[in-house]
Amino acid sequence: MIRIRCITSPALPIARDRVTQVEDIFSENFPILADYADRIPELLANPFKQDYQTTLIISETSLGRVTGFALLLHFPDIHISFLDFIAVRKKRWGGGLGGALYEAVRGYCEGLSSQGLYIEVQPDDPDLTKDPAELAQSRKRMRFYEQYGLRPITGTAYHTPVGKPPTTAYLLFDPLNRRTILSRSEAQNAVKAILKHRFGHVADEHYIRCVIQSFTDDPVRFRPPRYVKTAESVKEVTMGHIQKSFALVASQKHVIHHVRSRGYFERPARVGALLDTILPLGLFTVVPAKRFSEKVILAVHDRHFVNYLKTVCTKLDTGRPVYPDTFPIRRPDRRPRDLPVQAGYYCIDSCTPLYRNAYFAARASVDVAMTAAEEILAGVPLSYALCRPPGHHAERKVYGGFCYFNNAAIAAHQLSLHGRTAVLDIDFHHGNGTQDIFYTRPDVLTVSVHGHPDNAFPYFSGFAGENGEAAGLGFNYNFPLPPNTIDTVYLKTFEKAVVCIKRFRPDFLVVSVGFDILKGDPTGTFSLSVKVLETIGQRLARLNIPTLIVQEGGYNLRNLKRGSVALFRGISSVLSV
Ligand code: Q9C
Ligand code: ZN
Repeated sequence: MIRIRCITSPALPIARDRVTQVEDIFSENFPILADYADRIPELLANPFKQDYQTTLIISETSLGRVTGFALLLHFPDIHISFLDFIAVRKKRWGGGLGGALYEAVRGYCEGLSSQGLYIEVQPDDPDLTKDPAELAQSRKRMRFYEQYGLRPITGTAYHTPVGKPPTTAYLLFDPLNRRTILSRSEAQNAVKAILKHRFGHVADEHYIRCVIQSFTDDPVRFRPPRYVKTAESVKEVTMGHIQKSFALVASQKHVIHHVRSRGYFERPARVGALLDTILPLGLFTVVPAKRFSEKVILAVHDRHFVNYLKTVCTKLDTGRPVYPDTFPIRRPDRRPRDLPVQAGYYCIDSCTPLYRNAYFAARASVDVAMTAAEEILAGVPLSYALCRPPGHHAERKVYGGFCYFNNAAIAAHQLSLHGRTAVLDIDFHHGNGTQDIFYTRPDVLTVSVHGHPDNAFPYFSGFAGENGEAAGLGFNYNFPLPPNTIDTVYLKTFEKAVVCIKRFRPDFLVVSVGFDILKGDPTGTFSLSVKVLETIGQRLARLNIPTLIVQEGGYNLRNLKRGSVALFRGISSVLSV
């Protein structure tokens, strides 16, 4: 996967690495200008020293291999931009990467309220470009830009050779989404700034004045199309998106779900604790949760079950919870008639009360997971769904374990419509819900590492022998671990889970994360240190798969804080932002 982003701060060690790679691509594409590349760090370091700002926009794989770059100058005083260089690695020529970079540049200029983007291209005429190889190259470039509706400005002396050795270029103009024509004075101001930057050190004032004065047409004229003559072959010009960071989705709506029972661990403060510590890491772009239709829930949950939660919750008086009373487990065909009594039909335990707001909070939590999943589909390498209430204990037609709708499974199902999807569950408790939902499906792999069900909730599932059923046989793996499990033992087992994931070769990875694996959690019994989460983060990032992290459990606020920081530190040490 390729993402496009800006290198803004050259001081970061990561920026140094990326700039070195850009210099590589630079000398591969522009061997005669190789020494110009050496100036890039200096240009970036002093963005305001000149009368323009320099931005380096790069495309890279999620492992940080730079595949292309654009060096953009923006002149804030005259509101125009100049695309100084754009190039992709030779191996990637013709793969559409140039287009993606160019569109990202346009989007970036638009963000700066730029009134136009200027580009120089080596002339595609044999009397100005003598070398046949160079001529072929410039024809290719000109065709590329013509597809975007760009053509050289004609009737000027802009192409007059200058410098030692003399170079020549045509000037192209991209109006960005403005539908206006280019006036003579606008063009002259731009040309003055561009030439001063480009040739200030080799060309005299006289040369620059001559070129500017050669602009006589008002408005400026453009050469007729040479390569792209039919309307159909003109590209729909879009504004590309520049990837700035990981996505984080959270919703304020979770606070309505406040279970007022003494000692109820799953409380609103959990979300605040997580946000307080991970936002200052500077790794995330916060994405507001979108509203999703009930359809995404019905894709993994039973309709009667969904209707039950909705109906019973909306009928409840505020403040009066419904706890299951009787569990008709021996007659699963017999659903009790009375709505509150039905709680025992749909719920697995006595720790997941229904309040009026439980349904609305559960819906909001689904929206968080779905929004984060859409970020993954939009090309973000890592997206974090800060869900509350959690979801992984919710089965197709059952709720429990503080969970109502299975956020991770709902998101995983949507991702599975676009590619092979694996769910890795590392909450302390076995993700019985996720296992149940995908148990017969071979297209979604489910793998879970958790406290052994002999000793831990949910007690009835999570055993090693549960490997899927029917077409899903061989697509579910459980790795139960004993109480007091320590780091080394845990990580060895975690590695086995990772092997399962790798073997499946997923396109998307969903990770159900619970910080209740850490020592001191009131619902867990492992003896793991925070360091384990850093290793987990590194290990996940090294898989190099677009990853959706879904928040499940973890009830010790200090562990939530320290654990989440460790996890994202680990991830970002491999997958740079
Ligand atoms: N009365 C999650 O971490 N405790 N859920 C069982 C029964 C349930 C944990 C108590 C722990 C559920 C998402
Ligand atoms: Zn848990």
